[in-house]
Parts: sequence; structure tokens; C-alpha cells
Amino acid sequence: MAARERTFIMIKPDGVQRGLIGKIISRFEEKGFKLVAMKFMQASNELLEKHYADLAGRPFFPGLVRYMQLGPVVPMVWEGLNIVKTGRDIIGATNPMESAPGTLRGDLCIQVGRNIIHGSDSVPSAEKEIGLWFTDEELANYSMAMDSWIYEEN
Ligand code: IDP
Ligand code: MG
Repeated sequence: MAARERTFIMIKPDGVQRGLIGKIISRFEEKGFKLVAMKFMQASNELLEKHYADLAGRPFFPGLVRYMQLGPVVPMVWEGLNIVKTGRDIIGATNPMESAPGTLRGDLCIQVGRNIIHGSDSVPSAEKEIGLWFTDEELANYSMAMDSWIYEEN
């Protein structure tokens, strides 16, 4: 089965505070993706600076790191066929003013600085982000009983 791609998804502090954890997780579950790892934690400055290293030079960077520490976050690893791109499609455009209705950001938030969720933008960044937030031991190795109802045999 060709379903081994993984992505890093994280519910941001506003998503947690607004009671959206269940709704967000449901979207990925109901699609048919497989949850591989999840935790509930307060992110450190150091971890966030590494996670958002590519944006370090941007004017909004200090505010972004502050925003991400306003409360606990829910980092997760999800697995499935083409999940990096499909995950970004489910999440919607970075700025909720441009996110299509039907996407998480399009339906559930209003401003770019409070856009509730993170998703990796490529397979290499997914690998990097998974390694930053999780150890290998934290990634569960199991098969989902319903996989043959989600994926064609091959
Ligand atoms: P992404 O989360 O859709 O991948 P990135 O460009 O990687 O978007 O930016 C990371 C995060 O930084 C965004 O999700 C958002 O929280 C924040 N951000 C991006 N652009 C702005 C901005 O112009 N003002 C404030 N925050 C921003
Ligand atoms: Mg990004």
C-alpha cells in the first residue's frame, strides 16, 4: 500500500483555547488519515525558533514566537497517501482572509496572526518538523483495521 507519507500538523494555542481540538482532529480522522503521534505541551522558545527558522528574518517573527507560546499546543504526526499536500489543502491558505470556505482556516478563523493550525509545506519540511517535535519512540507503529476500506488493494 502506497500510504506511507507523513506530515506534521499542530493545533496552535488559539485553536486549543477556542475548543477546536476535537473538530480539527476529526477532519483528519474522517478523511481516512492515520494518527501516528500526538502530544499536548507548552512549546519552548528554542523549539519554536527552530521550527520557524526559515521565517527568522521576517518582521512578524517575534510576534509569531510569542503567539505560539500563549498557551499549550497539540503537535501531531499524521500518515496517508499524498498527505502533505492534502493536509495543506484541508488547512487552507496562510491568511484566513484568503482561505477558501470549507478549509479549516477558511471556516474557523479570521486573522493570519491567529490562524489556529500549522501543517508542513513539503515532504522534506515534514521530515524536519517531525524530528524536531517527536523522538522515533514516540511515533506509533500500527496498522489501521479499516485501511482496506480506504485504500485500493495493490
Ligand atoms: P503557513 O503556516 O501557512 O505555512 P508560513 O508562511 O509558513 O505559513 O508562516 C508561518 C506562520 O506565521 C503562519 O501560519 C502565521 O501564523 C504566521 N504569519 C505568516 N505571515 C504573517 C504575517 O504577515 N503576519 C503575522 N503572522 C504571520
Ligand atoms: Mg509554513
